[in-house]
Amino acid sequence: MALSRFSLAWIMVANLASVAWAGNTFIERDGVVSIEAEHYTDRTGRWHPVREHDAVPGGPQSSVKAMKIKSGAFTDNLRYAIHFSQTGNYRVWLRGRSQGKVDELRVLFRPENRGQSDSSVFNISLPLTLGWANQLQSIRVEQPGWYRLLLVKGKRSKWHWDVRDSERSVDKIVLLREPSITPSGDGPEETINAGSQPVPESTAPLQSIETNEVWELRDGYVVIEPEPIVTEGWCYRDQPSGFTGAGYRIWDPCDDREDDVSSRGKGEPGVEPEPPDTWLTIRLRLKKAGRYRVDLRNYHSATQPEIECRIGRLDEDGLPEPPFYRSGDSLNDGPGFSWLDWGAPAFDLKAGVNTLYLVGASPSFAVDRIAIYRDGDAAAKAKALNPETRDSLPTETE
Ligand SMILES: [Ca+2]
Ligand SMILES: [Ca+2]
Repeated sequence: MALSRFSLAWIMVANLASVAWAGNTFIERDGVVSIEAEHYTDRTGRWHPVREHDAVPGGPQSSVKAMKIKSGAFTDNLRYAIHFSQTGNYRVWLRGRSQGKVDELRVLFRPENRGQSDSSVFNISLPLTLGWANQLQSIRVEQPGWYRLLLVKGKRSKWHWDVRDSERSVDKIVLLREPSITPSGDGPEETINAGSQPVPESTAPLQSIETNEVWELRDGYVVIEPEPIVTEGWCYRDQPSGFTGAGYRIWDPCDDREDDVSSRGKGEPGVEPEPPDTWLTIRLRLKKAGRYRVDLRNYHSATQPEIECRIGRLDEDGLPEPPFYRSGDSLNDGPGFSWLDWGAPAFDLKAGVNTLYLVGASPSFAVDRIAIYRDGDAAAKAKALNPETRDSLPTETE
């Protein structure tokens, strides 16, 4: 049966819920559980992956990967499923960073087969520079088996003058059977469950925002309509006319995420973007590695003061690679639909599947069409930028 492009778009949206994220689970080995925070079993809410500075914020970037939360609800959590073979008390060590001494992370721990009310709960304050929290907190494992550990944002002291949320990031979680030593450096090697312990269904990882649709580059280019791409951060519009495809997407950051990320230069190398569920994510399959340019067809009104977005690539862990590039428009071409005129950023893409993402930078930034073409290939560029060229439909990976 031939599907129309609109019904295909609808199917892409409807099928998303069946795409599961293969979350990690962990084991206790010789009295040690060691977890990279970014390898969570599941997350809800606004925890998102970042690259964390080793030293002070603003210092040189490191390769440390961590999970961060800033604004967000108390129910936003990171969940880790852990199998213990040995009973006993385990000292809880968190490696991370917070913005102020009063910022806490709350830890909830319970057997997998028991209810929430059986959780042990305590708070840990993170240091101001990336390092191990030095508070003494322990959890008790009464029976061997599966347990769950949740990390949620603790509350700030109500005595503090600044009532805004501040940020907390966690690089690593280590549980050491008592008596234990203080971890040093990066801590022990991670103890991921590589299949030695069967995972109960209740720990099952949940759904990802990532789709399994992938666009193939053919003859040096691909043309993508972003309308069917699933994202929470970009709304669908079909007014005014002049778009290609079925409409266009508009980024609108007017929610409670009003923090100072943008004023600190969001999108500069080393500064994290918005949470991943607000990104427009595009997966591209290439037969041969090469340098490709990414051009965006944008909609803008005459009164829009700024027209700007960021484009980046994700690494194999789903983390944004630095730097991620700016793309914008000078409004020289007047209002309406046009290709952004600050130039098209170039990416060295590998053979196989690459993931790019778009995040808005100026309010109401709109994208109608995405054209990707081989750098220096005039024929591919002309074809990709011609609004008459038909867009490509994605295929599915594995
Ligand atoms: Ca980490
Ligand atoms: Ca469009």
